[in-house]
Amino acid sequence: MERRSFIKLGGASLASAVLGSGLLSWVPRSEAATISKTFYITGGTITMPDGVGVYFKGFSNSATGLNVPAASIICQEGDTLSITVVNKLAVTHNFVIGGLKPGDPVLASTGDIASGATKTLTYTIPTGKAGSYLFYDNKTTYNVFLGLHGGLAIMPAGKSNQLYSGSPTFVKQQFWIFNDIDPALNSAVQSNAVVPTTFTPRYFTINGLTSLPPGAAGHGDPTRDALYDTRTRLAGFVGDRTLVRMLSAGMCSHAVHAHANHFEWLTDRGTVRSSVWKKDTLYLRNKLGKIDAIFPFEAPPDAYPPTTHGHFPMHLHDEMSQTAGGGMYQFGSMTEIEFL
Ligand SMILES: [Cu+2]
Repeated sequence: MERRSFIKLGGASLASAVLGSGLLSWVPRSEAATISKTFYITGGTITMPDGVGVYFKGFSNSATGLNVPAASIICQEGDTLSITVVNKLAVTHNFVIGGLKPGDPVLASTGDIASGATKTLTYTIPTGKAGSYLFYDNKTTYNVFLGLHGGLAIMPAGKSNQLYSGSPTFVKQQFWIFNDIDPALNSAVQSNAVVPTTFTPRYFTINGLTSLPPGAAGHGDPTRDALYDTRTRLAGFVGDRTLVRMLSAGMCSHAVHAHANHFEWLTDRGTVRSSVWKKDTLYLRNKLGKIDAIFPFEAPPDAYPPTTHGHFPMHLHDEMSQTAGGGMYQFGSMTEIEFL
């Protein structure tokens, strides 16, 4: 299929949740700062792309809202994070910042936050911790994919355009946070029932949204359609090299496939790769997997006739993730790449 027609078929999705801001914006400082943020642990129902309401929990911006994922945080080495978490729900939760590499202890934790309680985590980021992190709730194994997660970007001190000191450089940066949703599990949590030991995902999201194909309710709405969500879609002129910090909150591994350009693959699970491979498909592992890669925004090398403009898809090459509700094709985890 010709690429433009492919993307036009693609699409669509869910969510009434409040979205965070757009691209991560960053200006380095010569002095450390304190980054303060308050999250409210809340719950609520989000309408999925097939119209089904599913219960989620989130680290939200207000006591009455619901943000899935949480608003992202960006800071630099040497900064102090001061994160206050207010638990508005009836059960105990927590807030942890994951380690850089698998097996690392978490960087910081609030410890238990009882129902109705508030805790503040204070953490000064040491040198050497630059990278991409998921913050989440690890009080249970499933709270993370119930929606209690968000992205933390730690920049190398004094750098505006490197992932780690000496990395290939970029012009822009953003998160892609992937999640897989089994509504039966979410429903069991909501009703205090026994949580199933099986996991059958029926929705696959990127930054909390799915694509919505033309004709679907919400198609083209940037608050509902991952193809148009400015936090999610890649948009740039030739040369606008974009770092994508990919985090997996879910139970499924994914094959992240970009059209138009190959990614420059910088890290896998927090480990800097010994050489930068150019790949069109990247393996994002489940259960807190992560990858950092740069989409180089080079003129698409295999486009004919030659072009520096156009629309291309980023989708996942594991088929189930391109569906919702057990079969609705192109209501899954997908976004757009636009050469402006
Ligand atoms: Cu593809």
